[in-house]
Amino acid sequence: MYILHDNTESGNAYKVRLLLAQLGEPYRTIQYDVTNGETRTPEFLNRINSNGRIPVVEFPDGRFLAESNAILYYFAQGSDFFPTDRWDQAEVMRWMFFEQYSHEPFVAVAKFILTMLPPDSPRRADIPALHEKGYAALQIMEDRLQDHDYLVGDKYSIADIALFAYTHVAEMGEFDLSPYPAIRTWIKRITQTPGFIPMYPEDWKK
Ligand SMILES: N[C@@H](CCC(=O)N[C@@H](CS)C(=O)NCC(=O)O)C(=O)O
Repeated sequence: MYILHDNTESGNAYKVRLLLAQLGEPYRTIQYDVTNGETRTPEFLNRINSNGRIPVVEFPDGRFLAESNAILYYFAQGSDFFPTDRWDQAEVMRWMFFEQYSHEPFVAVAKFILTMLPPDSPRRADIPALHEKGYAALQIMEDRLQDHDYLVGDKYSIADIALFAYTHVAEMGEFDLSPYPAIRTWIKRITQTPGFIPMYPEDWKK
């Protein structure tokens, strides 16, 4: 069975949990506290991920795959969650690279600072700049979703999973999603896809 090196607060790890659930792929998890260096131990760095971060999938043959979007790509190939058309495949990659460079570093980091660090953390000073850049990314998504149901083609794909993870909890980073009606409709649409699982099962209201 696959082992997901995981943290329940991590949107990057949730991407993997969501795809594996929707694929019906069984796995078990090992949890890490990402606020106290549990992914930075010599054992973790030497054996699991030299970059000191989760998510990482451990394969039954003993190999390890890190980076959430690489993991999504690995599992989605040949499934309904990855297009067959070459152009659409490249578009999926385009949105996943966008997520990692223009969205996650701002939307996810604001959530991390506001929900996982102490209220007197000096990193709170970063919030206005994170909001400015995060809102720019949200506007790019809003523009696409105003006249499309999904990010690529007309089908739900790992591009949607990659961007759903932190967008749907952006309010935890004090982003206001009310000016983004197309994003809010897209979030609702994704929660209705077959096999959907919430990031926070305990808060989930259908
Ligand atoms: N680009 C990586 C980012 C992974 C990442 O930032 N993981 C965080 C949790 S969301 C982590 O493990 N932080 C612990 C640390 O940096 O020590 C991905 O998409 O998987």
